[in-house]
Amino acid sequence: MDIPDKILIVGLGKTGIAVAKFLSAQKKEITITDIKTEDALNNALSELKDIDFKSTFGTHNREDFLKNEMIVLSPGVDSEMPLIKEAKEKGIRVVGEIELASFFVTEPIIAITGTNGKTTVTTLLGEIFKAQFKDVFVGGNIGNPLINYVMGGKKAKFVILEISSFQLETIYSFHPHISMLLNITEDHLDRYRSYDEYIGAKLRIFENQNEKDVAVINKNIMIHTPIKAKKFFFSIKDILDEGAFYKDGFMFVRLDGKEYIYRRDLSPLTGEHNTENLLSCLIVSHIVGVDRAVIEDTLKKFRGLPHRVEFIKNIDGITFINDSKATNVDATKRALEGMKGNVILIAGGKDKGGSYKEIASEMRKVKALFVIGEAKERIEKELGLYTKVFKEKDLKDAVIKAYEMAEKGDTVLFSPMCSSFDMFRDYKERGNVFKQIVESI
Ligand code: UMA
Repeated sequence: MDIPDKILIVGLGKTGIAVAKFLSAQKKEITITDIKTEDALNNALSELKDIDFKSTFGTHNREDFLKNEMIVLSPGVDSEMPLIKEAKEKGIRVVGEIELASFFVTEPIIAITGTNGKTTVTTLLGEIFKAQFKDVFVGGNIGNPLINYVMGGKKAKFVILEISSFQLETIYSFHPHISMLLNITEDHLDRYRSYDEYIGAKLRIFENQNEKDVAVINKNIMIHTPIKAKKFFFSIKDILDEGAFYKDGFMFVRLDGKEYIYRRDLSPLTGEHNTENLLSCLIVSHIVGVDRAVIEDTLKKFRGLPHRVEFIKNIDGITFINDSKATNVDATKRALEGMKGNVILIAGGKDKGGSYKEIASEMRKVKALFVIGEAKERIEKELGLYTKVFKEKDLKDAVIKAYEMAEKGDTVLFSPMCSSFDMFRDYKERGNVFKQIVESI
């Protein structure tokens, strides 16, 4: 695919940096814009010291958007922003990094989306595929932009990508060989005008697939959009003639008249949501022909990821769990579902507009709720009926007070239900700060 010479890059985070390096190597004339000031972008700019580009920092300039021949958006940039609409009306091509990179990828792509579980599935599937096929690229929303793979120049046997709804907003020809949709619940309502619009973005993962491709879908999701790819389902509720399902402690895969059975407790990952994650990995692995022994071995070894219901420490019989990756209400609900005994919940952060009442059914376990960040008022308003809510200045105060209140046998669960950007760089920094506070008790 030909790309024009004059290109605007919007956003100078991980994506913008990688795109700028790639386009510079392609000898393109680059302009970079970011609403952050040059000072705030110091670290990012130090990575680009060897390349030439024009820039507008601290604001977005209309001329940049209208004078270039193509615009590459970072996922965090709203593709509905007026300047982008105006550029599109003028006929300027607007793409995301995933779309741009995919022009250059001919290897089979496995793309994973869903509200929760994406990173776990992408990582676990990556481990299984690496054990079988060796050369596998794992990237996308997980933190390694696809364009880095293209730039690396090495051909992998498979490209496994975590794909967010933001990234799907700006695809046109992106064509996964296998698309996976793990689940959909309310999220990012600060970006989308409605839940339907968010669902619409997620479903675009199937948009360019044809009859030769595969779509792997959670059976519990109702999808009304036509999908051309061959569909395989996974389910923790239904028994399936073909696909992957769970029954009485075992996971079954039925495919092409064959049946493969795995013990659920092979994997140290607990909880129903993880059973779904595992089933999705099993069906894809068998479709591609991974050996059963390789799957079994990887399942046994994979202990999950940091910041996802991660055990930190037990102090005086009180268990501290870091679930900083719970950036939406459903993720916290899933964490609470897996908890036994009394929980003291610490939540809050940047409000994304979803209803906190979604966790009401689990609130009987929550003996107190400590809230922080921008969302604290709204969480108190929606959940104050169910438990005592304490508004705290910051995470440190919340952890110390939760510890003071906790009794032997209780769990202090940090599961924010919100994104981190009001107080932290990202969920990882937030989770690490939580760990440090717990360690200092
Ligand atoms: N910016 C503008 N104008 C705007 C909006 C943002 O200039 O209108 C600038 C910001 O000032 C900032 C830059 O854009 O400097 C940030 O861009 P970005 O938010 O796209 O961040 P990246 O560092 O490029 O990271 C993105 C993904 N971030 C988001 O989708 C918010 C990362 O996913 C991803 O790992 C990375 O690309 C590589 O693909 C993170 C995430 O939070 C983990 N994803 C969301 C999620 O999982 O829920 C979708």
